[in-house]
Amino acid sequence: MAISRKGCEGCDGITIPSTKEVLQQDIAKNVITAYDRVKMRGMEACMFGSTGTCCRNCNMGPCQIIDGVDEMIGICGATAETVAARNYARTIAAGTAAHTDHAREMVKGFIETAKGHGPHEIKDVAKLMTMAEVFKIDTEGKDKNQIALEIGEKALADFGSQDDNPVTMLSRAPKKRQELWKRLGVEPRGVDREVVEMMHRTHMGVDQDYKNIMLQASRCALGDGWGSSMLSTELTDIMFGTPKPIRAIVDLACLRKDSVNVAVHGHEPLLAEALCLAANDEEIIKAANKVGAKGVNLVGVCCTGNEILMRRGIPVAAGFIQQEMALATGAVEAMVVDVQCIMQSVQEVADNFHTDIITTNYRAKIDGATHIQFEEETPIESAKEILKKAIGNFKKRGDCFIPDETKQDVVVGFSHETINNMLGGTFRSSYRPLNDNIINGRIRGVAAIVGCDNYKMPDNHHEIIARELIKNDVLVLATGCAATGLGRVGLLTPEAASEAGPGLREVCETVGMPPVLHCGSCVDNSRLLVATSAMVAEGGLGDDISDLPVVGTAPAWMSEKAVAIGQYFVASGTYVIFQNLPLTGSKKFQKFMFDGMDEIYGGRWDIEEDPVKLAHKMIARIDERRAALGIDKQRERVLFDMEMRRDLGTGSGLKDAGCHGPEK
Ligand code: NFS
Ligand code: SF4
Repeated sequence: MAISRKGCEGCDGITIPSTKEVLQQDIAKNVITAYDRVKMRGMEACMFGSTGTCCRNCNMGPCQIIDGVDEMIGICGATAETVAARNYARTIAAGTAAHTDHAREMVKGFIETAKGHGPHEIKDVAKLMTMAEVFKIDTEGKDKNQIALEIGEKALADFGSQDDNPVTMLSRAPKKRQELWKRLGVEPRGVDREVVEMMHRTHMGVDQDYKNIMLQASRCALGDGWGSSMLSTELTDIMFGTPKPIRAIVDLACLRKDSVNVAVHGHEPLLAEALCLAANDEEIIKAANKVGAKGVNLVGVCCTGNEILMRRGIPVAAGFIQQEMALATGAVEAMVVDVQCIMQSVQEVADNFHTDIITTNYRAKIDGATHIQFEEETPIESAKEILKKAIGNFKKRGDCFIPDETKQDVVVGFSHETINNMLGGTFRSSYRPLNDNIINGRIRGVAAIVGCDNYKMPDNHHEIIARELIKNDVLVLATGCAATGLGRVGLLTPEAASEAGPGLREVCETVGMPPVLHCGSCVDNSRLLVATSAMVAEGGLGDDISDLPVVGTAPAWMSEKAVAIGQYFVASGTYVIFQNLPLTGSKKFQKFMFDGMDEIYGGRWDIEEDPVKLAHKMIARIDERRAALGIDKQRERVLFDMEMRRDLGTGSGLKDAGCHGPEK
């Protein structure tokens, strides 16, 4: 492939200033990015694939199905709704598998830590005790490592459980929701089993009733949310610390001219944490000094970035769509990757520079990259080996360009516990103030903006949606690459509250919090499940998640994980809207995923391409829920009576709860 960029040829449609700036540089003129590949392909995506009606589950096909045309069903007789449901379900199974394999590694790391092996320790004892309760472990007379070991072993057994008991964490959901799942027969058992059963049932000639297929898909997705993802989040918090508000920076400007830049990209925090520890090791600092660098500057990419951003204030250089741009600066000595969301093209971009792509997980190798296996038994030694390789590259660095004007401050680290403390105060931490502010109407509702960014869509849609929501008094919770994107445009700062509607603004300013709260990586969407359950338990907003004025979107989704996440939110009772979904090729299936799901779960899927309209559909659902709860009138009153102020828990929130972190 030969492409030579002149200025910012090919940049139209890109709104991210740092991306544009990098691509305009001479050093990037031979770099081909996904933006270029979208153009070079010169063809639209296949209609059958995009709408869910291409089946290649057996070798009589592939069969492209046209809904309503008798001659265009599958050779086996499969209809559009069966094929669309099977494809959708397989996407969910793949997403669940990704989260589950990640979670398993975290649990294994947790067990090693409990045994006293390796550099990590049990940091969050309060959360350890909460988990002990969830896993019904008697803590009497046991030390923290013993308790952790018992939790870890039970958690590990959960994945492969062969009995019909539901995954342990499901007990954290509201009672009413648990009863509904039981009645429907969708309580997830061992998650490995749910993925296997999903693959089996979508094999040629097995489950051919789209509604029945989606029951198993819901069970599988619930196993992801309330099983794998939640396990990963909670045990990671216990080991590495539950995030607290912390100041940091995002965007490419966090790369440093004077240091060895190491980008850590992927998803599993075990590797990233080890790299953080090793980067501060004297031996490594000395080695960096020896080649003329100040030290090792670790920066994050994708969800690994979010994990260390939340817990350590390590900057995030790039979300998914900027991974190639981080390399195109020419300033990165090594990109260290583990699993998920790593584009194969990073190797090709790196070939233009002195940069090494270092794969670290046997599951995920890239042709042309250097593989250094990350040994979990000796994490620091592995991390040092990786960093030494990067340090060895520093002197080979040629021209580079770091767009230093684009640095963006953020405040991140809003775990479920932080939100609790922040609004309720550390001494009376509870969701009462959040519920009260929803009931009195200052906060109209809560919207999660999660998931990926995607070259197919303009890159400012997260921003448009978020601004529209906060303007209308909707508190936004963000995770994943969406959160990084919202950080890049300045919405993760307390100052952004000035853009919020009067009610939300008053709450944010009183507490000193941003109107968009960064809640972590994609597995951390499980924090939102815990938060919604806590809101239900707090009272005043109904008795199930489906009663809450809470909605979610992953507008620019790319990964299969996003669909699994969407489905566990829908099956947990939430309205979920994406900009597109592969289900429009079957009218019946689409109707079922929209209205049918709503009837069963009180949560549904929806689609809207236009970002402003999408935000308004979310607001409409919030208002519907408010009306059903009978709290719509309060909101009208609070908006007309701005003098009406009440104690919002002042003096207990973010301002003095420790908004700490490295000075910029
Ligand atoms: Ni989530 Fe995170 Fe980003 Fe999408 Fe990929 S990094 S796990 S899948 S692209 S948000
Ligand atoms: Fe075609 Fe049926 Fe085979 Fe799918 S399973 S490829 S629809 S014959």
